[in-house]
Amino acid sequence: MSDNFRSGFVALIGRPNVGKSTLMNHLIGQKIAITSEKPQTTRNRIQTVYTDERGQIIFLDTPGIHKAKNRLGEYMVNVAVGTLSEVDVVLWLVEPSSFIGAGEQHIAELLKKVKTPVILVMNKIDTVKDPKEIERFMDAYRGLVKFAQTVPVSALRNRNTDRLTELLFQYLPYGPQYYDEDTVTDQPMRQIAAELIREKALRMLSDEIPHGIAVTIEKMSERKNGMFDIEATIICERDSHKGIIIGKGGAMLKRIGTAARQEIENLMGAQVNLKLWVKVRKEWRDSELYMKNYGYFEQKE
Ligand SMILES: Nc1nc2c(ncn2[C@@H]2O[C@H](COP(=O)(O)OP(=O)(O)OP(=O)(O)O)[C@@H](O)[C@H]2O)c(=O)[nH]1
Ligand SMILES: [Mg+2]
Repeated sequence: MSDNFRSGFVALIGRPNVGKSTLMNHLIGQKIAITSEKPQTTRNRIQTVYTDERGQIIFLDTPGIHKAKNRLGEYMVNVAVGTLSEVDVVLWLVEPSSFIGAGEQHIAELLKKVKTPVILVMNKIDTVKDPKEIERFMDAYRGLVKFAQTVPVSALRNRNTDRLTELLFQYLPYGPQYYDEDTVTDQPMRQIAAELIREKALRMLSDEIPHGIAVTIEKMSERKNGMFDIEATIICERDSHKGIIIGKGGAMLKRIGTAARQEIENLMGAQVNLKLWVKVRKEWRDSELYMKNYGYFEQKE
């Protein structure tokens, strides 16, 4: 390790659906955080690690900051806001637009209160044809907060993301290597598996159903031949939702299970036998007890 090795924590924050998780996955080169076209996909802080000869970046992906409508929402926003003061650099992700709504204004106010350097990341620039437009959009934001840097990227198309990594190393302090260089995340496999099942449900189900879903892993064990048995429960809020999740003759549950199993197998590098159940817990998103059971509770150091 050289004397000029840099290391530290970088938070990705922003409104729901701006592409925080997609960007983090691309920056570390592996899919760890789940993503979907529906807002409020990420519910917990997801920590990942990127290491090269320049140093080590520990990324913290956070839930989108929004107006909470239930306890789960409040929890999610607390997780995101709480992360701001614990990091060396904040990446504020925004959509490419000069319209700055109440949600963005609110985040700008939060950022003014922290001393941490903030890099404005305008994501999804692949959706804008004229590069001059992007400059104009970024100018609109420059009037809001004093940014350390402003960077346009496309997480999806991996455009300008190397430049972002380069900038991050400039802003991180000299420091030790916290994790060994092979570490990509400290999320337990159980948790990643539960998230991947939730991702497939989010992507395959419509309307309000996916937002009321939680996934728990009841069992995860390895057979002698290296194969894994995983049993998981999808929790939803209504009997009618349960019917839709199971689908005609179990077709929907099978689709969710197959898609999730394939991704879990890729990640684990082992064969997986996945069994899924569906359970109803009315209004669990407003119950502290249920939220705790499903993995949504403040982790005090
Ligand atoms: N066109 C385009 N779409 C993108 C880009 N980055 C992300 N997306 C899409 O935007 C949607 C939301 O992406 P996520 O990464 O889940 O967004 P997020 O900010 O983590 O969302 P929450 O977890 O809900 O706060 C997905 O459909 C992504 O494919 C991009 O650079 N270009
Ligand atoms: Mg996310």
